[in-house]
Amino acid sequence: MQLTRRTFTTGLSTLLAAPAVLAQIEGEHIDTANRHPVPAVQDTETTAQHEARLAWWREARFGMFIHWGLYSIPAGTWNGQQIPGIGEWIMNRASIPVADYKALAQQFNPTGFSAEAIVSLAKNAGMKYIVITSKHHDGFAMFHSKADPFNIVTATPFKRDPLQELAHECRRQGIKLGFYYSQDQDWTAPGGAAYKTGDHQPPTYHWDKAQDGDFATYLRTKAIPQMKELLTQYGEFPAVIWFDTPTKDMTPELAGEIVALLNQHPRLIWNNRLGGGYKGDTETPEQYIPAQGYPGRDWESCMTMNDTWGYKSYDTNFKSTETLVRNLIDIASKGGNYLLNIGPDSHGVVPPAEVERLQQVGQWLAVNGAAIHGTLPTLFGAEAGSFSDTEKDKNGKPKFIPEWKWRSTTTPNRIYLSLFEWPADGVFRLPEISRVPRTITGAHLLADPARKPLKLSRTGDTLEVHLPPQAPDAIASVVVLETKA
Ligand code: FHN
Repeated sequence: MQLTRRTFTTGLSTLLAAPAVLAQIEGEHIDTANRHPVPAVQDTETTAQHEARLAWWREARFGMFIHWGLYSIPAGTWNGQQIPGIGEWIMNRASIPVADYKALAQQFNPTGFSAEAIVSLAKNAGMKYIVITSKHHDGFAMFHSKADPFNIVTATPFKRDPLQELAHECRRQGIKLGFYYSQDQDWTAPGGAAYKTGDHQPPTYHWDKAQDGDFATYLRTKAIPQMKELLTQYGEFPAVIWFDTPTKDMTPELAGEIVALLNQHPRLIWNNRLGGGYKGDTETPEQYIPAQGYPGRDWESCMTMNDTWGYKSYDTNFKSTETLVRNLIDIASKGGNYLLNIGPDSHGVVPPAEVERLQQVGQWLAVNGAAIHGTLPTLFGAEAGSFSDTEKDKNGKPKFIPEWKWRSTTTPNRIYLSLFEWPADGVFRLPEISRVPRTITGAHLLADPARKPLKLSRTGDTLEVHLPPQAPDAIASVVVLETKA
């Protein structure tokens, strides 16, 4: 089944939804206006203010995305049929009537949910922030909302507010909390937008009369009041608001009404998916790592561990720990953040395959975190790969062919080299060393607490790092080059 967009704010490329090809928004294609009806913080702050606002986020490099909601009950199956596509889209993909979907709330009692366990999982994985779906496209609020009764406290036997519990734990354990909010699509509120799937018809692509209504009314009576709640009920949080899937309904004027609200929270960071021509703070490549990052822009690759964001009982196509660690290193080397998703089940329990991988990533970071957190991008660049002379990507541009031998990150007095391959002759060769505007004063392995010096030599413009026979880590071993300006 093909998934196409409803109407768009921008010239975004076609959205694909083969089971393993997930809905994707390519941040770099989002058009932004220079003049907005309501100026946003990005339009008015000084560069110094901007740097200060983004500082913690840039240092973080690694965060946890959580997609959790009522869709974890059907978990990919409706009326005995496995529904293709990402789990949190089941209502749309299976054309579930509003009343039937809303009825799921009566059986949502995720007593296995533990904010303490999830925040500990994130912390031990080396993640510095969490972004959770406070309301996804299904319109169900995972928090206590007085603005709309279709929420986890009012409409379920659970009666607890997981966002409140997460806020408490994040505060206690010292990590940041952000809220994803589907401001535009809402499939259970009259007037909420819906992207097209299957045979849903224009202009609304609704599949149930209960969805029909006026978008501005939806926005003013549900979305904006709920965002006000999110921005005021959780103390210093949210640190991030993560918008999603803007449509043409979100005019600059309507988006401006949201921006007026965001402006009351000057430390907030928000992404580029509000719509209405607002560029936000961060680019949001989804399910891919951009070839060269986004020079001059902050960015965050969001990715699933398997092929779904929301829990699907039969999706076991998990990426290996090796892939997850290498993705993190690749992203950091290009100056971005990695927002890696978990999808708790209907009991609130994180699937064991996800826990296991996060624990393993955490073990790597416990030794090698200095090469990731608080680092700057590579001083080199060619190591990431190159653009093909012959092959084209889906936009007809030269295709980027990544190389997976090594990556680099930096701090003012160090260069980190993360080696994916351990050289057979025991010598790692770093080319074009004269292009690095620093003096290299020494080298050691990050995994070596004794910091035993590694021998360095030079042949022509190549620096040679002489390594011990055994790689300290099977996934990626980090060489530290100590430098001075
Ligand atoms: O439609 C959503 C999808 O369900 C998921 O939330 C992702 C995460 O970035 N965003 C949208 C697709 O771009």
